[in-house]
Amino acid sequence: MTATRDPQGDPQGSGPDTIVAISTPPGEGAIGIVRLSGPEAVAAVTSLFASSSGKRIDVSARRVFHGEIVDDGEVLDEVLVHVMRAPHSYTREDVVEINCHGGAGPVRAVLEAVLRRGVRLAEPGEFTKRAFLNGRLDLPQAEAVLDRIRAQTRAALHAAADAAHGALSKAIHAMNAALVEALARVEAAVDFPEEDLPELVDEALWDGIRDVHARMEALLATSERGRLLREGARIGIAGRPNVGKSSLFNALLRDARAIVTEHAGTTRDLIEEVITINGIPVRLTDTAGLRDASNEIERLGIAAAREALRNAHAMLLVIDAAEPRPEDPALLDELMTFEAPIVLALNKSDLRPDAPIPPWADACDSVVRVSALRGDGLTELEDALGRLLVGGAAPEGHEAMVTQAHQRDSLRRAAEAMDRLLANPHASPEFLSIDLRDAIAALGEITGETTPDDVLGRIFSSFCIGK
Ligand SMILES: Nc1nc2c(ncn2[C@@H]2O[C@H](COP(=O)(O)OP(=O)(O)O)[C@@H](O)[C@H]2O)c(=O)[nH]1
Ligand SMILES: [Mg+2]
Repeated sequence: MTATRDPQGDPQGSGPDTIVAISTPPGEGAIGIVRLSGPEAVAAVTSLFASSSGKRIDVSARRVFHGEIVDDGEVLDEVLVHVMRAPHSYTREDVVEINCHGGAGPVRAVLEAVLRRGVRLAEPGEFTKRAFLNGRLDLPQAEAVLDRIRAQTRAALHAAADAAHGALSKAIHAMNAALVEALARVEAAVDFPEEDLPELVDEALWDGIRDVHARMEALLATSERGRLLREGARIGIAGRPNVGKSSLFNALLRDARAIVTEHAGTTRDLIEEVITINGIPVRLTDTAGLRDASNEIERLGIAAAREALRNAHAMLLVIDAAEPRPEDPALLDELMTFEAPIVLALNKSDLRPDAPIPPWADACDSVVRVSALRGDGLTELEDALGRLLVGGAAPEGHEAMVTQAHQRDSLRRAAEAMDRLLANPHASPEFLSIDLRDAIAALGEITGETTPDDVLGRIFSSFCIGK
């Protein structure tokens, strides 16, 4: 089912060349890995390897070889060498991994020795690109590799694992198969005289098309959550001084991160921490209380607060429920000039549990009574924020999810082609076939079958070198 394209050949066009990269992050660690892939991988390492047992690397043996990398008589490092023969490797080419001591010195010395054997430095993501080009992974699975590496929460990791197991690919292939079948019938109808059409382009065919369209819309609806899982969301806390913003920030963090005092104007700089809401990594920002400050430092803090709120995905407006003030609705008016939805937190509800919800709160997207001091209402607050970010709870099963912008764009184009199709049920088969073909091509861009080269280039270049 996966597309197999020819891997990039070398400039002479005689097949793929051999690449090498450091696959572990820079800095000190227990081990550092130099990885090679391509037809010359084994030969290049063999020429540098002095085995501790006196045996050469036996490529037929499935084992790890212990020895030293020796270049021109100079011992560079003590290593373990691991050979994975094509096609039983990540790239489906011969892959050799050299486990060095994990420091810049040994790893770089080994890399340079390999480069002197005529092996080329890999481009970012080139190992994974080869895995894709050789049909080992389709595009959503290749992209899931990067999503796994970057996952900041369990939910993001699970979504990437589902994609790696082919959840999205399967959903797309199923839609694609249904559309290809519809296309075959529509195109057969092209060759028939007008009066025979109803037999081929019948109600069952339209039912099938409507069903695929509904599945596309359902999948598109996952894209906002998918994007936030990958990229994270930003939530800014706003309010007058002393209403308990920093206390609420600390309560949501379950940590005394921001300084809390009874003095107004305590928080001046932005304070940011990452929390998880509904599986989404959220950068929560505590800000200086918004007021007309006379102090220069506080004024700068307030300007920074406004900037953070302008860039937020959601805002948390905190008021003191025990001591509501006429400035509160004015503050809401200001926040409403920013884009993001607003949750109103009536804080200090321990002091006045029956405090009325102010009438202007109707303009907020959600209202929650909390006590930062006692930790009351935090779950309700998180739920309200989570709902505003993605609308509804996290999906339970291993459903297909759209996480990448280009996937969403292609899916949207496919759905638009289906919209056109469904809007003209009496169009001639020639026209139906054009829309079906557009939808099929757009779906193929998601799985990698018809993805334009510049999009592929962008996808793989966002990987790190060595992956
Ligand atoms: N009773 C009560 N006091 C609170 C609550 N939240 C904050 N405070 C107090 O309100 C004062 C100001 O809190 P702080 O978090 O610094 O407010 P900020 O200026 O908005 O960041 C401190 O004395 C807090 O202990 C609450 O839920 N209940
Ligand atoms: Mg504060």
